[in-house]
Amino acid sequence: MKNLITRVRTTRLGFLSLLLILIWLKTLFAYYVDFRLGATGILQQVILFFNPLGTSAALLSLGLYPRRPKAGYAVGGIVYVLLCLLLVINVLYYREFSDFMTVGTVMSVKNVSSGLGGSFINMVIWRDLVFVCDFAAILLGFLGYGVVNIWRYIHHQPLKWPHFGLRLDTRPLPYHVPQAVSAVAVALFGLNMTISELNRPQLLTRTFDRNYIVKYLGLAPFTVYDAFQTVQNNQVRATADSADMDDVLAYTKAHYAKPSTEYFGAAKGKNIIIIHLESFQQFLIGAKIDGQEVTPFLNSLIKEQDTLSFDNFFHEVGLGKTSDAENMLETSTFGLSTGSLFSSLGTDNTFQAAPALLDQYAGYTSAVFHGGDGTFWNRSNTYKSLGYDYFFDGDFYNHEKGTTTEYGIKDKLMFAETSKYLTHLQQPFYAKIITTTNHYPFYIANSDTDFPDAGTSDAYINGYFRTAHYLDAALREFFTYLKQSGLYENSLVMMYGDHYGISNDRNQTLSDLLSSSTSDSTGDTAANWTSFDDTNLQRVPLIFHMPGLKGGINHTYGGEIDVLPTLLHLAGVDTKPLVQFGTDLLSPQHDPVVAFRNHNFVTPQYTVLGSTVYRNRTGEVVTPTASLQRKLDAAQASVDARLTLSDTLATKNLLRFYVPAGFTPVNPQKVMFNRSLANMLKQERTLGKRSTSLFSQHPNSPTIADYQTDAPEVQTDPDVISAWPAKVAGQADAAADTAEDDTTDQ
Ligand code: GP9
Ligand code: MN
Repeated sequence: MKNLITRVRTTRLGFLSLLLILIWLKTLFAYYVDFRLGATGILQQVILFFNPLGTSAALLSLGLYPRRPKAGYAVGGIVYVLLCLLLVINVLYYREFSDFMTVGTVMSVKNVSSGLGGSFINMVIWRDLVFVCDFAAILLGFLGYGVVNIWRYIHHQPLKWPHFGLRLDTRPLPYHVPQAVSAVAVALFGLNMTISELNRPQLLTRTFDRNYIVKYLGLAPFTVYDAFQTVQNNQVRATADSADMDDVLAYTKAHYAKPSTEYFGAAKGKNIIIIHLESFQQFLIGAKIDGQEVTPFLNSLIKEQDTLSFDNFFHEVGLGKTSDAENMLETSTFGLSTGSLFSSLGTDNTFQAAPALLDQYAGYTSAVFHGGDGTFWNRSNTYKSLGYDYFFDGDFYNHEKGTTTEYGIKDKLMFAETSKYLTHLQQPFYAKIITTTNHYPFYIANSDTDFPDAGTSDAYINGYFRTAHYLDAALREFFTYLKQSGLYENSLVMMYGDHYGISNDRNQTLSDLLSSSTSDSTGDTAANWTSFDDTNLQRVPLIFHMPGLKGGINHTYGGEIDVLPTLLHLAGVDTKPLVQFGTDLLSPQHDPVVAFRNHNFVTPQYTVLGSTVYRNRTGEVVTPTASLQRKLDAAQASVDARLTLSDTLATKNLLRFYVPAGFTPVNPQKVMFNRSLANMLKQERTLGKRSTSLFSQHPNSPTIADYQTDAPEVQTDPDVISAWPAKVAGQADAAADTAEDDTTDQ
């Protein structure tokens, strides 16, 4: 031991190792005490524990290279200080934003002044001393020596410099040592990368969440990766010129489909409630397991006369999955060919999205609800850019033991708690509710549903029908509440499936079940399964329900890109001046060519996958005649054009050059989502008699206490849904203090 301490004190390698251990310990402290990285399972814990090691060692090993010893110590010291600085800045930033700081944030002056400036220093608390205790000790040492030296100076004694027991190692290092240390460090990082990729495939290509990258790879690699992305984004943006926008406008203007006279404005002034059905495929509708309907509620809803549903509606997502679906829904522009647009461009791109459009053209308030981490898919930043007024993320939901599944609060509880917020929103509102229970790995406890196991050889497929059934039941409860509360009469509810839940490699296992238990397509079985069958299964539900809406099952071909123009036209907002790549599904001019992100496409008659053409009716491969080939070539050209132009629009951030008539660009800095409840209640109070929230207009209407749910958690403890979650209760209390009857609504 003594020997070891001596080596640390007296050798360069020893000194750098000491720095490595210090930064490792400090980082682990931040990981476990400050950040909420959500490491689950032993493997993730191990990755988290070791991930600071590889990169820190690689960087500190730079101190071994200089030939001059002093320079070596200095390089090591500087690297150490920078790593500590990065850590401390992120700890403080995280405390305020629950997210890691990006290079983009640092570079954006507005962000710096609103987020990092004044309030930054206020974020410091006592335990942060841990991060600077070594520096503080050195400082104290210097002060001590200073005092001693003053005394020595007065007494004419020679002055002494502090050395803290360290001795400069003046011996040159053997030539192979720096290389060997760096190689081991890089190998360690490589191992870390490989295990992470196995545990979470496509970690970097998809960029789900900054928390994930830090959890798996560490803070320094995250920052380097982020800087690299920022530079790349900026380079592409710098090449933009107005001619690019002209090309986009030429396409979208020519492609515009005017609204149908029958439906235009049918939902004018109504609340719009969007329900994002996680991983929900169309084949679930009408499917039965052991004779039991998987989605009895939706099956009956679809039959109602004021329900308009589409059965040839496809998801069009890429790697950004949920976030791609949301992006198309909100903007009618495509996700990116790789990665997630929300993650890579959501923070600082210019958007003309549903919340802002409905606000500015039709006076809507907007809110989005998601019972999981607000940072997932970079939502907490992107929603600001989209113009949302409020974002109620997982912090606004009660997290009792057992109330969540992997991605968020269980749907039944989620809808119940969401209702509590809906009653205080100014009407008309645009509210998007994102469900999460029906998500891979599709697990739901027997106490939550008694739906039978489908009995296939694949546990995920079996689970899928159960979680979907649970979601359907949650929808029924929510609709009951809407009717009870009175919101129903005044609202258009739109539901859509965001993307597949069962991936193509599982479809053959699913196929036998489908041919016997669903109304799905061609009835193909595993034996003659083709890519055409996979494509058929990319249908997802799209359902509109509103008292008085002209309903029916509509067979029009369309995709997620078409939702926004359809919705805006229903709300009475013409989309002519807007840049949108989809067309109104209800318009006689609707373009029924459905473009997938990989440039494959489906028309009402044919499915074109690469160079193979299938006839939709029979599923057979056809050799096109010359005239059919010409038509398909034209469709392919149109698909290629819209995807490429949409990519250019996004990557070059072209919407900053185009402002539609009557529209004011969104200022993302104006909202603070972590104060959503306080701000919403404050607005309700400030408006007083002019407030249009359900609570203001009908203070005695049913409350959350009347919400009917068979969720087992609520049976044991009604507070699980009725109490404001601990984290935000203060926001409600502050409002209640100043408003007379605010307390009666809980
Ligand atoms: C998590 C949820 C899942 O927030 O939206 O996203 P997905 O994995 O479906 O893209
Ligand atoms: Mn999803």
